[in-house]
Amino acid sequence: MLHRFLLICFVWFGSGHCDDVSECFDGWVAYEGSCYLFGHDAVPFAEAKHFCEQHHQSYLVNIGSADENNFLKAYLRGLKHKVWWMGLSDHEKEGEWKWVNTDTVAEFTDWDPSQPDPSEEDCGVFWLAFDFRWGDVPCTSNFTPVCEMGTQINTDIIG
Ligand SMILES: [Ca+2]
Ligand SMILES: [Ca+2]
Repeated sequence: MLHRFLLICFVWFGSGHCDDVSECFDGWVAYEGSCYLFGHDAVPFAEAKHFCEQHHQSYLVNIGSADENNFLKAYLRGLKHKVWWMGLSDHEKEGEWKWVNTDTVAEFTDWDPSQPDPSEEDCGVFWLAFDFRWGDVPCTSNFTPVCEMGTQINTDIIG
């Protein structure tokens, strides 16, 4: 689908006039070199991770900066679900919050002041109750996933 759309764009307008072509697959939202997919069904953390993998081998969102976090929070305010999974977990070591796609400790964080609270809550979410600042919840809770992947436009054009 992306291939065909780009081809039509080049044929009709020339490559210099295609700036507004989405760099993401249909249904995904582009921001600063990434594409995001906002799920519809509430599922446990492990299933949410699997959902992303099944959609273009993406991953539960890894938030690398305040800019990316602000974009996501603003977007989520326009959606109906109240709580969303991100790819953050401390299930390996209590209190050591890692991004699951890279297995690296989170540098930027945006916890609500009340979170994370000491408990068996090893998975991270965006939470409407905190204006989508972050909270930790049991990984077995059912919430909707936010998936992320890199933009594909360059690799698709080149090959
Ligand atoms: Ca990211
Ligand atoms: Ca919590």
